[in-house]
Amino acid sequence: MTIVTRRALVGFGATGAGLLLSGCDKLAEQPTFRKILFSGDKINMGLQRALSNRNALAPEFRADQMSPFFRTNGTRDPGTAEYGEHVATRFANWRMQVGGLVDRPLSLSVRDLGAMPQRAQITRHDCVEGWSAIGKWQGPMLGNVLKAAGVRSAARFVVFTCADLYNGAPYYESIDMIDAFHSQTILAWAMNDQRLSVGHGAPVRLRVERQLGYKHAKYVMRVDAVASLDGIGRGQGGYWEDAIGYDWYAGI
Ligand SMILES: Nc1nc2c(c(=O)[nH]1)N[C@H]1C(S)=C(S)[C@@H](COP(=O)(O)O)O[C@H]1N2
Ligand SMILES: [Mo]
Repeated sequence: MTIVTRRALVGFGATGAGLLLSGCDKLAEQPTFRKILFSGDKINMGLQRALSNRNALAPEFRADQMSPFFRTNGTRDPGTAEYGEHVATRFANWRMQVGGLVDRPLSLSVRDLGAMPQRAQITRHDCVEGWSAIGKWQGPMLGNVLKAAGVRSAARFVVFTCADLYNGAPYYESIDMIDAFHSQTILAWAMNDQRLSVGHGAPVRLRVERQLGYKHAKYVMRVDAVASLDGIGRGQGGYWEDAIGYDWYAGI
């Protein structure tokens, strides 16, 4: 039995449960929910999990609801010579590695990703900085890629290594197996029916629709199944988690 802190109880008692029941689609914008998300209190992760169905789907939208403008954020171009070469050749020689705790490591081209069964979804991206945008994303389900690689049962997390440095440190992210096998978690190579642009993470980026924007790793070079996040980056599971203590679980 876990001990629930008074602060957490007060937050949920006041409005939290109501928000969840109302199915409010702007949870991350609600001050109370934000406090729960970013209090840095480990108990809150347990609370979120207890109160939300991790397999529930994020809302999907109609084509006419798509944002006419979808801003870019964080790295807008990795800017290395190597990445520039890939841009020049339209990523023809780019390969995404799938490794770690798998029986069959994979090396996948954009064409390979496009040849797998595809999922397309129109969803809303919510950035922790307070902006949102609705866009269409397409690619194979991460779960199918992991199955193709023969992911082992010892794997507890999936780590995404990106091609960019942000403020001089490698951008990376990680999610657990529940999110990795969530049906809306895809490795997107197309956005709004076009190949992903450099600004939005070409040639492939993660879409993990039940979580905030910073979890959606762009420029994914490697996907690794791991048993622990220890020793990766500074150990907190992602760039922003390491840098300024954003919560590793950024569920919305
Ligand atoms: N590799 C990488 N991925 C990243 C970032 C980044 O700086 N580098 N920024 C994150 C943040 S904070 C957000 S809100 C989204 C922005 O995605 P967009 O540029 O397609 O809008 O990407 C996320 N993924
Ligand atoms: Mo963000």
